[in-house]
Amino acid sequence: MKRILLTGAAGNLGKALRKQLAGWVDELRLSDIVPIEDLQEGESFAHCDLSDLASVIELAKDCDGIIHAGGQSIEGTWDNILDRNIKGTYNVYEAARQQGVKRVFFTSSNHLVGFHDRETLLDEDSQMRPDSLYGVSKGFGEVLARYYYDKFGIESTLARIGSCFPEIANRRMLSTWLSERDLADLIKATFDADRLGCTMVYAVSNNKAKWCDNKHASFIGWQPQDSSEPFANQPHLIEEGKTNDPNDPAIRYQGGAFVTAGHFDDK
Ligand code: NAI
Ligand code: 15L
Repeated sequence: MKRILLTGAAGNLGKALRKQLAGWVDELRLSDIVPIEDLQEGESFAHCDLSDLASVIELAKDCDGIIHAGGQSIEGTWDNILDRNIKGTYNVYEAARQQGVKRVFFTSSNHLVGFHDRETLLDEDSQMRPDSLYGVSKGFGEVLARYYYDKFGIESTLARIGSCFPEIANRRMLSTWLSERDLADLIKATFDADRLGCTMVYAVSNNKAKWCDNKHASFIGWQPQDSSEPFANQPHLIEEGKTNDPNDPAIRYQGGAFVTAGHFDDK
């Protein structure tokens, strides 16, 4: 019996993953604070607020792995970030430890490194340069995952996801785009690998204009099959290219609009 827990199952990625991962494991245990009623074969649902440790420990019972995609997915107030991402991610790792779950797929984000210029090719040694409190919370999650690996042997993929959406909404996404299929393949590779360690992966498709290099993680065997290139000639992207100011921080930095959005706790 293979049972994988998916947090954030009612969200964008959760919905996409339910389709992409259908039939992949015996049971996909879906969880969110938002109810899910259209359960498919092989799925179960458990309501859980990730900020409540006791509930998350119960949620992780008898699971073989966790895909942690629940929480605050954009910049927000400190209180939101604290409850959903800092406490939420701690609770997931602590539940994994207490329930003997050995592997976690952590949805980190490009916004952990969003203040790197677009001319920079990121690799495993690139500094964390978060562009938001949201990005900072992903740094907390990655460091926490490393602690749980070194001390308790819980293995993780730290997936610095670019932009995982069905459509390419802007020119930045030509570099940051991740197809739903490539995301699902990375998750499968995570749980199939004989050894995983605690490995950061830049989770973007095989796009032409690259801002990151995953050589260090090639042992996982993940080879993204999709590319944003076939979408590059869409009129709205060509139009955007004519008006973009290269000195605009949202164009200069990899994090795009996140580098200027917020800080929402200002009074
Ligand atoms: P989303 O906002 O659509 O989904 C997040 C889900 O988490 C929602 O269904 C929400 O109800 C749930 N949630 C929020 N607070 C909760 C709590 N306290 N307890 C339980 N559930 C809670 O976000 P999306 O796009 O699906 O992203 C999923 C994960 O992937 C997030 O961690 C996000 O930071 C990360 N990510 C997503 C990217 C993307 O392109 N979609 C890019 C980079 C990272
Ligand atoms: C993220 O981390 C967000 O969760 C997602 O909503 C997008 O904003 C994405 O990054 C992006 O950078 O496009």
